[in-house]
Amino acid sequence: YDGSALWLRYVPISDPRLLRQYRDQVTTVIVENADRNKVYRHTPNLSMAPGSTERLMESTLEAAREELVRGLGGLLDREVRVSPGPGSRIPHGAVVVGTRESSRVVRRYVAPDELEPVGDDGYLIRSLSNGTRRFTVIAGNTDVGALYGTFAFLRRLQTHKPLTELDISEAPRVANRHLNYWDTERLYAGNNESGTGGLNGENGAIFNFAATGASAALNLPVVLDRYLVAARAMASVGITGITINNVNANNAYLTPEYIAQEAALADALRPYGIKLALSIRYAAPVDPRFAPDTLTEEQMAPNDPAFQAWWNRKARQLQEAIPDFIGFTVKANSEGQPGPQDFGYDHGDGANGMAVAVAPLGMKIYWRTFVYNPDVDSDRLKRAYLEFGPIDDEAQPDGTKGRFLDNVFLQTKNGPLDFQAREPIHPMFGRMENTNQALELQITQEYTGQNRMLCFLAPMWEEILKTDTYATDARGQLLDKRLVGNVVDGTAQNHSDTAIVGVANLGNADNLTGHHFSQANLYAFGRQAWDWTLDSADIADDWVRMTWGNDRNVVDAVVVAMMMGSWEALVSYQTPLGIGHQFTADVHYGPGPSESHLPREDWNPTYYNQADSVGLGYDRSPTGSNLTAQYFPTLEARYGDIDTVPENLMMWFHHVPWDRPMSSGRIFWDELVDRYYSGVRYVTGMRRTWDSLEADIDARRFSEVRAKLALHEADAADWRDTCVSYWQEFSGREIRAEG
Ligand code: BDP
Repeated sequence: YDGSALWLRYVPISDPRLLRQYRDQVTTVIVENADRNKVYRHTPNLSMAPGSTERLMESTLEAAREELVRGLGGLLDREVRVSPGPGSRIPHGAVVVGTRESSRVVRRYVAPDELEPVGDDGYLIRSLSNGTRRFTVIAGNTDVGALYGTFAFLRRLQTHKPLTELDISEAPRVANRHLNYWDTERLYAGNNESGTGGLNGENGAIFNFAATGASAALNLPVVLDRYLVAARAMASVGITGITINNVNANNAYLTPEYIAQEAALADALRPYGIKLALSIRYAAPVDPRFAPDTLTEEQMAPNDPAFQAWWNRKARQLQEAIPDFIGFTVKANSEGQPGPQDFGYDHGDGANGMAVAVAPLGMKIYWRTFVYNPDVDSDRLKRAYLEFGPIDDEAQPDGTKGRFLDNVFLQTKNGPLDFQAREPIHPMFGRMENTNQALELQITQEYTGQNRMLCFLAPMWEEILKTDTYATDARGQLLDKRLVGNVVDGTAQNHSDTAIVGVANLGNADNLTGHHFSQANLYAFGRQAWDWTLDSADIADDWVRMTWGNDRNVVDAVVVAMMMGSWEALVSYQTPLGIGHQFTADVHYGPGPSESHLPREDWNPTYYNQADSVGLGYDRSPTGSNLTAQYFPTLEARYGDIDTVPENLMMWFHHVPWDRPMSSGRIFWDELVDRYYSGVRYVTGMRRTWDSLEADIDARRFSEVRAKLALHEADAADWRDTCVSYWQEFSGREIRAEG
């Protein structure tokens, strides 16, 4: 088995007793009126890859039915009966899926006021009976809700959970659960490992629209079956949208040829409840490729009617091809991308100019806050809030506060730097009370081992989402709900529209993510986007059962001895105790603590480590850059004082003296060295644990993971040795740690 089905494997239930029970409890699939709400539009560009086992769906309920047929057929190891309706009596073992509109059974057994609270995307799963006949009803207010319930039901079988006495009611905490897809540029995720580009191959993107040679415009059908696998996987965890191209956007995505392909892709994904968005380049209107429909530089003022009309026309063109098109993701005035500041305007003007243009079409603007203009402050980490905060605070003519329009989301990375393995939370969370804010997380492991290192990211996201912002209200009183998760899900400050975005890791490797264990990060992101209060160990447990098997031995070993500690181990051997960004230039994989040759100061590892004979780390306390003042008072005080800052963030906020005593009783230097060594030891432990599972895992995946772990261990040791010996040049102290 090559991993290409992700966690939707549906292998036969191995426990004979459980199999017998399930076969009794599930006999018949009933999805009434499955073809009523057809959402597929028959675009000409679609065709299947030869030999594909996937099939295009025309409606969401059809997708739900086919998933049950496929899933139950596999899990129960026999064909399940499919019946278009309940007939005169609902058969024993029926699984009925639908809405009150589509299904007579749902109408009869689920009252409107029971369904109402689960909203558009939620679902109910109920065990019901009539006489001796027992059956299950999966109901949503929408077809998509019913589809999500279907996947949740299948997950119960996949993870060997009971199917009786179910009374489940689920609704997502966050409304827009999106992926951003960057691998059209970077290729550090699931790509075949040949050629150049990050660590990986050049043609590795799963959504590869580039018109190359004879296959120009034909790229889409060639890999379509894999799009459908990805779509099913995304739907199984409740992803609602995807921005398909890199944030350093290429205007080609706005040309008619590309739009035709985008429409085809949107059609294929739509039955699964997944909508499309595009990253755009702010200055696209001046690109001569759009001639004669281009603007002059003078017309590029975001409040110029010509500017707004241009974006409105472009958005209309997209909506004609893709009726449910979400809108645009914008990286502006960041890392060389054009933006409103090039034309004399600020981020608020720019975002609003585009938002006004697309609002009549019901579209949204996801405006990224990943900006770090060096003119703003010498500390890169302070720059975003200094630019965006005042716009959020600004008094408006109508007496309200905050200039950003309602259909703008500010999309903010979890931390103030750039997806490092551990960062404090971004100070903007809780600070932008008058603006819609989307949290951006990185699923693709750019800075966390790419597709070579096993690093399960759910514990990191859990740490972020459950961090207390200590946000206060206008009177300085602590808010009741103030974790980052509360800010994101709108409960902290009463935001009605909410979003969470994951930069995803799909590619053209057979297993779609390169490392078999990187699949877990995509899975976990979806689950946490749906419900950030979940425990990451439970998510790992589910994923392992679905992906590797339900054998207790495998589940315990993989979850506990491998996945759950893998992130903290990576932090330890790469960037322990709060040091950030020690990577070699550009590739963002290996160690480069001594590098200082990059054209921008704030791209260099030396800028971040500030190594000298006194100690290590960047002073962002009140004696230094005072980034700490951007946090709410409790965190400001905690982070600002070296005696109270958590040790795992110490060098983020302080220049730590080599001899400082640490909580372990060791001095800082010895503690630092110990972290590097213990991190690598954990990787060795993962390799050994995996070796012990050889008999329990299928041969191909076993050996592929084994090979990755060998590389992982060697590369982790390289991080340790490179960093420790470089730091030693400054500390002048002995390395006291076991190898
Ligand atoms: C950095 C990536 C770069 C992205 C940038 C961003 O290295 O490729 O374009 O983030 O978020 O981490 O815009």
